[in-house]
Amino acid sequence: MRLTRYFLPVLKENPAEAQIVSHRYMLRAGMIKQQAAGIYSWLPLGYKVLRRIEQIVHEEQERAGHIPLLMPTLQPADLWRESGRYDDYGQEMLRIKDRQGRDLLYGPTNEEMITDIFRAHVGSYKDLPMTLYHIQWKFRDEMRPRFGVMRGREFLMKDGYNFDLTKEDALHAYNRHLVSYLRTYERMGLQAIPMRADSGPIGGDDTHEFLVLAETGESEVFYDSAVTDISLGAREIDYDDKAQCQGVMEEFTSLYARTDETHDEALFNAIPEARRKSARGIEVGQIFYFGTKYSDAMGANVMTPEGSRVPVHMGSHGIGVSRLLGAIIEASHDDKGIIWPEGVTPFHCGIVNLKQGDADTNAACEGIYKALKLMGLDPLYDDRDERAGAKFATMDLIGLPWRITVGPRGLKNGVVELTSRRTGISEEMTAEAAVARIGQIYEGL
Ligand code: P5A
Repeated sequence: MRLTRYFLPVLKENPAEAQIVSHRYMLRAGMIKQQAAGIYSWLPLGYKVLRRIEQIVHEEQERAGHIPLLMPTLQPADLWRESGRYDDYGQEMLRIKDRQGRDLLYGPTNEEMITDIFRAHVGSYKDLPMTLYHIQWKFRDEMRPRFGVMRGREFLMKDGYNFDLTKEDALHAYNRHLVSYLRTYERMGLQAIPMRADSGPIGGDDTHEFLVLAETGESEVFYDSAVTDISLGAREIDYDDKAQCQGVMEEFTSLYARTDETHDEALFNAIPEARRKSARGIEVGQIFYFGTKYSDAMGANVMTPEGSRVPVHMGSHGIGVSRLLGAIIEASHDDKGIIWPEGVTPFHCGIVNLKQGDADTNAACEGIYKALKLMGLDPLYDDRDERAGAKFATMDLIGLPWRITVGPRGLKNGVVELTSRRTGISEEMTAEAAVARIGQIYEGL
């Protein structure tokens, strides 16, 4: 993309309404525009990152054997009357009437609707296990929408639902989700720690939230610092291997890590003092096992091998897709702007032409731009007629992890400059070498 043809409405001033850094940078970098409290338009740069995050979520869900589908945002109230949650959900639920006077609602989550789909089409243990998921907009009429996309009213969630014959199988689905979520967050450059939590209006006893530690996080958390030393890394996971998934789950959840809702002072005090930590965290996901709560209420049964009919065991699993943009920025920025991890960056590399209009720098930039495109990469070429300082400021603000700077002086010596946004370190090399290096960095990502 050439910047002169793009729509990147960056703001020079800090927006007064933004209290935390991610909100401030998302507004300043022209990623989002507020349309009403907690409701945002996704401008091109923000939309690009949102899609990159969705793509990672899809890839990791499908790797775990989960099946994508798409349910609507509007739901009939009658489904929620069957589960009893229509009245329980309270004012967070946006209730709507259509022209026939029928009650609808803008879905805050989809347990009822997926159970309805399942009961209409599945009747035998032979079809199990099954996990269906979608990435869809949700609406929760939060009392205090704030911090931009962090606590929105309309927000994008990945929500998945497992259907299993037995509790044991459903607990495997729980573990499988836990492992696949760890991999998902790590691909986005995040450490998200599973913490024992409270199940709230979703229900059930088994639940973990995934928290990214950040001072601006809304949750208060207590943990053994040893938990921050473990990562999934590149290990091979066989998602059908129950023992392996359970092993990873135990590895990540046996050290003390809880949100304030389930915090236990006595257990916490048993941790060696130097490892006892309390901090703030951003909840980027949550997984639940709730047994037959919805299948009982809504008649989602399957035939067992022995010929009797039993309600299926279920769980649900959510990732805050739009919230993740905020969480990633909170975890990765400096005083100049965002620093995108390579896995989610909106453009792979920026190209800055220090002397726009000069035949040599123009030709060199065009060459680099085309070479990167040929490798299947997505560069952003700042081809504006602007001062170098302004171009650097924009690149730093929007946070592309790599920048190639092309100026007349360097070209005379046959070099351009490759700069890492994260370290600030620049290296001189030929244009070909810079392109090759960018290619290597993104290989396999
Ligand atoms: C699990 C999937 C559920 O709703 N039902 C389907 C279960 N869980 S949850 O924890 O309530 O939400 C899942 C994730 O969605 C994000 N989230 C939000 N993001 C932005 N703004 C909000 N107002 C908001 N509310 C929830 C969180 O990341 C949460 O973990």
